[in-house]
Amino acid sequence: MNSNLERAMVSLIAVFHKYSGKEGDKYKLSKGEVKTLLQKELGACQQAGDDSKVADIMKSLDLNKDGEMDFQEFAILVAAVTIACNALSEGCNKRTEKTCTDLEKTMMSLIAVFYSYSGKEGDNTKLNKGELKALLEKELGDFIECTDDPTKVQSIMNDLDLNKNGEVDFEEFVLFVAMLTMVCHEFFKQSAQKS
Ligand SMILES: [Ca+2]
Ligand SMILES: [Ca+2]
Ligand SMILES: [Ca+2]
Repeated sequence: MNSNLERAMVSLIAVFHKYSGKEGDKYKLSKGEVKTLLQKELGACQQAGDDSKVADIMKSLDLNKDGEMDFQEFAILVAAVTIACNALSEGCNKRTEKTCTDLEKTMMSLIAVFYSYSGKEGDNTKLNKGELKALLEKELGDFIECTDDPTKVQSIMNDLDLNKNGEVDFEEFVLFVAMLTMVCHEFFKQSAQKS
């Protein structure tokens, strides 16, 4: 866990557990826990104090309709908020690092990781195949092996390139990170349950 991207994924899991363990199922966020998380972590971005707003967020994100938010659902929320923040990035960047919450810092670091690779060649808001390969090697070396194999990079590209324009844009990247973080979280849960 040494790259910026890996640290961001670990910190996403830590933020979730900081709130999910307060009441009831410790691997799920109840409505009250969701509210606290939104207030403490995203207070500046959203009007999270508003109960009806929290209820709306719960309703749209509680995909399996069990009245709680599990890590998968949380990862999708973070992906959506990060994509929105990236779209209006001036708003987020105005605040200094110091005043940012852990979750905001994580989202900013996801945005920074993406642009540090996407800006190398061609369109600076998209990863071409070479840029994607560099990102996979440097940021996710512990997860994805044999990036020397060009067919492997191509098949990852095919999976990520949802709109089939031959490049990976920020939305596609964030969904990928959300998926990877879900997989990491499952490992974490299983090893926590064993011990
Ligand atoms: Ca749920
Ligand atoms: Ca590029
Ligand atoms: Ca694409």
